[in-house]
Amino acid sequence: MSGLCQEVPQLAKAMILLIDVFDKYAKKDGDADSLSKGELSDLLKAELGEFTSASDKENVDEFFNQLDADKNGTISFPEFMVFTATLTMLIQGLAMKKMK
Ligand SMILES: [Ca+2]
Ligand SMILES: [Ca+2]
Repeated sequence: MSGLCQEVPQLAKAMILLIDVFDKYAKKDGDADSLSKGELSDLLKAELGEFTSASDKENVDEFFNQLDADKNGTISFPEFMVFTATLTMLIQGLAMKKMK
């Protein structure tokens, strides 16, 4: 999938990237359809880093509980997308505040 990235428009590229990131971490334990808490923790640390306070252990627990909307103990792709969209809106809101 990543090989396609050169000719696709920017937003489509971002979407493919989201799918790629989810897939990269979700498949670590053999179940590629969902993120376990450990996988989510790795993803947050590696892909968001200092951008959020998500890498702290307590925050990972809190993130996980909030993200796991259906409370089945794993994060599905739709649940991950809700998180990503929410976080993106939050960041956009902060950016707008700074510009004022
Ligand atoms: Ca998994
Ligand atoms: Ca879930």
